[in-house]
Amino acid sequence: MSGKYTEMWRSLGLNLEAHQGLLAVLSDAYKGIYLSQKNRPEGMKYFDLVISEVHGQRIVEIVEEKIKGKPVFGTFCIYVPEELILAVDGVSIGLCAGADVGAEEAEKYLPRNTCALIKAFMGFKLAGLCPYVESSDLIIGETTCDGKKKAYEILNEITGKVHVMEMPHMKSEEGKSLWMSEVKKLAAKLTEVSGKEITLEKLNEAAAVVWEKRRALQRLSALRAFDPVPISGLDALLINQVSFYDNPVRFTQMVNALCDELEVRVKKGMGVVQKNTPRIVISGSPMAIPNWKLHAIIEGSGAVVVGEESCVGERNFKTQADPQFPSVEQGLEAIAERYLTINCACFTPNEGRLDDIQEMAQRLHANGVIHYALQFCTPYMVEAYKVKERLGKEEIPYLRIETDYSMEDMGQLKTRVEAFIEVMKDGMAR
Ligand code: BJ8
Repeated sequence: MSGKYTEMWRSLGLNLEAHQGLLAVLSDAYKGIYLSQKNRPEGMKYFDLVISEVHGQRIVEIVEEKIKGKPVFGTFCIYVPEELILAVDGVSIGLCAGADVGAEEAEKYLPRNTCALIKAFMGFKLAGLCPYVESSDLIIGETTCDGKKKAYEILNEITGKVHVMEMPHMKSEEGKSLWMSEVKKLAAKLTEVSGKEITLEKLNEAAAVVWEKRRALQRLSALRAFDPVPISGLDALLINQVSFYDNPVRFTQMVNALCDELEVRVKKGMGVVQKNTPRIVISGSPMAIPNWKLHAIIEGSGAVVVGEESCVGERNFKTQADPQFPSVEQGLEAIAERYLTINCACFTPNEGRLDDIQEMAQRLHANGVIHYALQFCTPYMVEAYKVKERLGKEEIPYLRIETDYSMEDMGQLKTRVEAFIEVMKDGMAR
């Protein structure tokens, strides 16, 4: 990224030297993993551009929005309703980080055995590397897992701008009413920060934008069911990652344009890989940008990823709320209800997630499922047992992986993934 943004980064308080180093590493990784792929759809050029400008032009746009009086809201979880942020003319940005950055700084506050995602969001902030955190007027946390919940206390001490939503951990009547009141509290907080009331017109408008965005992502997911698959798992993952940063209306247009192209590919029988390439669904902890590690290993080993049962994937767009509400009150209720349809391992019991994984494996014609948990992510590590049990009953091949953001275990993971692909191939030959 060129020096034309240096002044902007300086004014946001970034550590310029370390930031430059980070961008260089990212750009090399992107070239090696993404730009080296063969037979990519033309429509991916837009997403390549977004990534090349993720700390540049997109931040310029956000700064311009702020000048026009639009506040920026940073989030860490897909339970935070984007509709409400858009209804107060806010900019919604996902702040989760997927790189092993600032760990030394983060470990001054957090135990070493903290999940990489938490360490990374603290590390990015402490090392002065994230223009999104610095641009945020309010950071919205949530009491999902214990690690995040406690880290937000520290993040609030450092930034003084964290609002935490209390999450129920059961989808009981009491859980639902707690959640409803938390959604209303968030709406009030957003109004306080933005100075804008949530009107019915604004809420319906915002809900329609989010609805269209989810519909475009659903369309992309449906296209991955074809054999040969018209888009790589790496590219689909990237699009899902970009969905947390980009302008939602432009993003939707670009995903729909890409889907038009993929539909033509499907009609012509064109794929990114040959027909009958082993197909894998990944399920588990979210893969925040630039965590492309597991997809790169799988697709570099002769298989293709056809779906992600993940927050950076299907969990984020699987369900919808009808976007035309009769009143603000009913709108808030419908939105709260829709968000509680998300099946995160922080909930108990969480049978819905097992159904989701099974349904995805069947719909996307997967030959196997890889369960992916970040090390020390207790909810997903423990729930892996249930996933194994369910997939075993359905005779769907399953592999369990626990890893972090480092590259040290790449060789070992590759060996395990290759062996798993051989098992899937045996099953396909039968
Ligand atoms: S809805 S998965 S985004 S909570 S990886 S920090 S769970 S220890 S991110 Fe999540 Fe919302 Fe659930 Fe999705 Fe904790 Fe696990 Fe770390 Fe995690």
